[in-house]
Amino acid sequence: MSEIKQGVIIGFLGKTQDRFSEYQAPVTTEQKLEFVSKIDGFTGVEMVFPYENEGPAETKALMDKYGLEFAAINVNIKKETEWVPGALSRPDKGIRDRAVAMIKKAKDFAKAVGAPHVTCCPLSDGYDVLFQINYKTAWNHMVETFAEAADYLPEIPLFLEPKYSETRVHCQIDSTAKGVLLLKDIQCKNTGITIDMGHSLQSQENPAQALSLIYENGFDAYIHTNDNDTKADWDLIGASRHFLHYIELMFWAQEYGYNKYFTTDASPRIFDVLEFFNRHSEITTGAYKLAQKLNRQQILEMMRIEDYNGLMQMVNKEIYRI
Ligand SMILES: [Mn+2]
Repeated sequence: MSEIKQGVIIGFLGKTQDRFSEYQAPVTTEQKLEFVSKIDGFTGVEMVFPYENEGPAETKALMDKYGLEFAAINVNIKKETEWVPGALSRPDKGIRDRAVAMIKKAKDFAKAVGAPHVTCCPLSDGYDVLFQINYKTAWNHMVETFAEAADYLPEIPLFLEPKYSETRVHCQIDSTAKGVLLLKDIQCKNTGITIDMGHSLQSQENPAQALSLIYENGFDAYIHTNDNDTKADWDLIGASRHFLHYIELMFWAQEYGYNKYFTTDASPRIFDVLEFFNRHSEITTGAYKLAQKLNRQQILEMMRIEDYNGLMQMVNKEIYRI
């Protein structure tokens, strides 16, 4: 049985802010990487491009110094002023082209540092009010721009991360299914969906079922771990509100032979940073191991013969242990 690999989006290891407050102190990228190496069981790094890195050579040297591996490069196409109202779906071709160019640069960077793939969450594409955007051109621009970025440097696959809300009130790619629909439309095999546990919950999905949908449609998947109250993307510590969902996601990830990093997309905010990630690591590793111990064959057989009572009993006894 394979062991879980865990990592973290290192932006959460420094100063973060929301509309009301700032949290923690600013730190350098080197300090963030040193910090990752101190978290129990973490070896993976998801780095935001282009804001958290020097050149590829310096970045690689720092990764080696702290014994870390890349889980992914996360390309940010929402921070620049012109992309705050959207990037890939906008009517202005210049704005779209510069966003595509940024994704291509992120792929070049990923290749140079040995990262396995690039992930992109087009958070600013969408709308805040009705009668704001042209749905027809917005969708077609999303398809065209993402296709162009996906086709570039095919050895570095491009992953799309759906999210229902924020920074736009209603994001373009607002569910796993819509992400899959976009990937089907662009017909490029070197693509995948980044399934963020909290985003999936906010879209009123069941993350395990959403993961299965990605694989059954022939695409690759990459997992971000966290939790929330389903109303907003709070980036809480994993399984703090959806324990059974967490176990079920692990069960199906194992069923599909998932062997990428489980990357933590959680924000410590008021909690002690190191202990926050240690607790996240603990519950995520624990959930993974618990899912490995379940009697997989028996569970699948109970599903086949529709033994719902047997399955509920399994959940009570083997998962909740009551
Ligand atoms: Mn995420």
